[in-house]
Amino acid sequence: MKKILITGFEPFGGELINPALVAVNKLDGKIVHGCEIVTRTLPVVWQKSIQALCQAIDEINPIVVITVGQAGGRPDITIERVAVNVDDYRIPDNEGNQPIDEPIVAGGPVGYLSTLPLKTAVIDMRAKGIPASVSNTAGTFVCNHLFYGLMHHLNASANYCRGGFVHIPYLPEQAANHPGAPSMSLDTIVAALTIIAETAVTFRKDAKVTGGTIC
Ligand code: PCA
Repeated sequence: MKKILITGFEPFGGELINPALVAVNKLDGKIVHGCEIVTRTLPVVWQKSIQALCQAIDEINPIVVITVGQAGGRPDITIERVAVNVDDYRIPDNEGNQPIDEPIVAGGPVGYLSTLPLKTAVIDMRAKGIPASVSNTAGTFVCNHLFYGLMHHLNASANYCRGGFVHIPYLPEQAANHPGAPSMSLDTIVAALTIIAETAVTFRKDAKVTGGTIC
C-alpha cells in the first residue's frame, strides 16, 4: 500500500506537550484514499531533525510527506508556502544549539516552495468549517530548518514525492497557560491534517486563488 508520512515534533520552549505530536499520533495507521498514514516523532534539534526525517523517508518511501509543528499564537491552521535557507534561532533548540545567520545547506538555493496543494487544502478545510490559511513564513527556527531539509531531500530524489510543512495552533490546555493566546481543539486539528493528506494524494494541480498578503 502507498504511504503518507506525517511527522510531529517533541515539545520545546518549556511546553509540556507539542500539539503536533499529539495530533499526529492520532493519525497513525489511518487509511486515506487507499494510502496508509505512517507517523514519526522528530527531535526539536537543529541537524538531527533533518537526519531523522530523511532516514524515515528513505525507509518508508512515501508518496507524500507532511511535516507538522506548533506555532503558538497563530489562530488557524497554516500551510507554509516557502522554506528559506537560513537558521536564526531566537531560542536554543532542545540540545542547546542556537545557530545565528547560518545557511541550512551551504550553497543551497535561497528557498524551496512547498509541493503540497496549499490553496486547495485551505479551500477544503474552510469548507469543513476549519479556520485555515496559507502562511508565507515558517520562521527561522527548527520548523523552517526541517521544511528546507525536506524539500532539499525531495528535490534531489529520483522518486517524485510531494512534501510540505503545516503549522498548528496551541491546544486549549496550552493556551490556558498563555492568557489571550488562541487555540484549536485536538479533534479539529486532526480533521485538518486528514483533509491536507486527502488533498495531497488526490489533487494534481493546485487551485488558482490568492493566499497572498500585503505588508
Ligand atoms: N515548532 C517550532 C519547532 C518545533 C515546533 O513544533 C518552530 O515553529 O520552529
